[in-house]
Amino acid sequence: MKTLINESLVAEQNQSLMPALQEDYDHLGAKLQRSGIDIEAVTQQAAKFQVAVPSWGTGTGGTRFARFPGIGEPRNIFEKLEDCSVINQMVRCTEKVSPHFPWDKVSDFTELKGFADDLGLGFDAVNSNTFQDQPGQEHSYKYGSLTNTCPQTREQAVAHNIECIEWGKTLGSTALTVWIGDGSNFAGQSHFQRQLERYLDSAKEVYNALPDDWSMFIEHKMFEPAFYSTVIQDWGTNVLCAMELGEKAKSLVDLGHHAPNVNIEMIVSRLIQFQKLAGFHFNDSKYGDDDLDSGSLHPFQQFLIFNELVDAEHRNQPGFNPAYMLDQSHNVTDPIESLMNSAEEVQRSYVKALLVDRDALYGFQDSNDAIMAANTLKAAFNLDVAPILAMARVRNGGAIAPIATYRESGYRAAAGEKRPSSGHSGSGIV
Ligand code: PSV
Ligand code: MN
Ligand code: MN
Repeated sequence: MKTLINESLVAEQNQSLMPALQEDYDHLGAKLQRSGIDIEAVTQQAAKFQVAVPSWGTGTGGTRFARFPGIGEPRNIFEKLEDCSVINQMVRCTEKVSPHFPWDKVSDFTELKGFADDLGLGFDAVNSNTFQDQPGQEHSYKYGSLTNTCPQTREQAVAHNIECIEWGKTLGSTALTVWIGDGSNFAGQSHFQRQLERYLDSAKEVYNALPDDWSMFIEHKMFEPAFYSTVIQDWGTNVLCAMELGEKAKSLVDLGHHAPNVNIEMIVSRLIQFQKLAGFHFNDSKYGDDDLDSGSLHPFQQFLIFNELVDAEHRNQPGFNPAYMLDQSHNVTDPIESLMNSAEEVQRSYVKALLVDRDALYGFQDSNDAIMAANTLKAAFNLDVAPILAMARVRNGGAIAPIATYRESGYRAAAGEKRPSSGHSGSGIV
């Protein structure tokens, strides 16, 4: 496997950090032992954890107001994969990339697959894009895509989703994520029921093109780009559509796509219960679909979501196999650093959730001991599991201190030399 950061640099950095890590790890191990937890078992589970990186996250994101290009931004999907491989080399929990078409322009998918293989990367869900017009496109999505009142426009959107499935097959992907921006900006602009009927008709055509072992991930979002109504606006409409389409259709939860203060972990529980949880787009937000780094603002919420996920794992919940992906892109950091941090934050929530004393929690729930139930969760959340995460990384060949090692490598400056400033390489207003 080809690595883009010198392995001896990683080894050198790890060597100097190892004595302190070992001391912290042993200390945490002894502490966990007092609660009957074997730290080694937890580290092994942490080492198996994976979250996919969005190809579009490696470029500097923008808002509708401005975009400030970064140094050495990837100019194409090959360079995006290079950056993803650096992320994975440092954190070793991001082996898969979720591509977005046609942002990722590809002429030869077999070549792309080979390129990814060489870097030790695979592909997660493929994303279609019918929320923007592309140059030369025959029918505009200005008034919607899969739900457009014009049948030819709907057909065009269906055909794009089907071509994404075809491309994904070559890449070894097994899921299509469909997010549409369709909606309306004025009361009365669209007939709610007819619009959703058109969605279902179109989505059925896409669904019917799925190979047997594929899933269709439906992604809801409350608003934006439509500001009065959105067709797939919440998990309710999402799951109704997934139920209508069939077993292969499931609901994807993007953390930034809900009304403020919505209890997302409870939505997750409901979707798990009815075997309709597709997976996640992890990110964080303060106001809306901010696409900020995962766990940067609401780590407790992220932990509570993982508490539901680990609980489902613990109970061997049938049909439980969620896909974990990041979905973030913004303006102010080096995207490689942000994505490494986010991957670690998501993994941190997972590990903390593993440390919840589940039997005690069930007992407190059954005896209505609210304070002890809450304290049981907090006890796990308040643990500093950084030594477990670092140890899991080292054992997988990653860096104890991903950002420090990455900075030391000079990768970004070298990319700046190789990749003179590009125009627009990723997401725009979404
Ligand atoms: C829409 O806001 C979304 O969350 C969808 O997942 C898109 O594919 C992605 O953002 C694009 O940035
Ligand atoms: Mn998303
Ligand atoms: Mn979003």
